[in-house]
Amino acid sequence: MQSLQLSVFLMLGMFIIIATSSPNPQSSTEKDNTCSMVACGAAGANGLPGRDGRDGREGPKGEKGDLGLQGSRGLQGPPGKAGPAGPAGLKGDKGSMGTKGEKGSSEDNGMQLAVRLMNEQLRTLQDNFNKFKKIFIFSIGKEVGRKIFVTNGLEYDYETASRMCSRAGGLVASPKNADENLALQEIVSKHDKRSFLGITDLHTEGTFKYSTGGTITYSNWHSNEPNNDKGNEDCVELNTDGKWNDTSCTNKKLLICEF
Ligand code: MAN
Ligand code: CA
Repeated sequence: MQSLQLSVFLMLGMFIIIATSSPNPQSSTEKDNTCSMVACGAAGANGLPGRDGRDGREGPKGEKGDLGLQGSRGLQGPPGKAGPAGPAGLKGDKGSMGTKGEKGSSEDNGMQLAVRLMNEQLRTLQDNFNKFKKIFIFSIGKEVGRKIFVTNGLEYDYETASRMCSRAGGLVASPKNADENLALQEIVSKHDKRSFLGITDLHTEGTFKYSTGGTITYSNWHSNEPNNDKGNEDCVELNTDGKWNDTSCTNKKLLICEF
């Protein structure tokens, strides 16, 4: 009997220790019940564990955390705007020859044929012209440089001679150098007739000028000429020896024009 009381006493003591030291926040009603059980009756068996307590209120905001680790590299962005033009580079080497082009159209072939025909006609025309020129110069003219002297073999006074040459698109022959003078000499020698030159001092006595104006730059006067014999010699004749003499413009001389 004493051991039973001792056991009960020990159990009661342990229950009290457990009940007062338990972290389980039981309600005051349950404590009261337990106390009343202790106070009012024999100790029962241990009850089941109580339910979980409710979540408490949200706590205050924590302190700002430390800087995190560097993130991984991002994706490549879109291309930027084009930059300003750079300075001109050095000229490159000549490229290699291209491949042969395609065969031309029938239109091209027609054009090539027309050009070839025209070239052939032009060559024929030039050949005929050169032949005609040789015959022309052999019979009535002389070619010196870019100038051609031509006679019709007839004689006229100076005024008529000047008009005839002008109408034909030329001028009365005026030698500007020894070569031209020699060519004219050959014509007058051939026809054995003195010719007029396109040179006079009609404007100013003693000053011989070309019919186109301008004082002469070349002359081949005979000795003691020009002498203005009888005060009536304003034109110039070319003798068969190639020498010049001033003579009357109303005389009739071989017509030689230059073109
Ligand atoms: C001589 C010279 C010339 C003159 C002629 C005129 O030959 O006096 O100067 O022009 O006569 O006929
Ligand atoms: Ca004279």
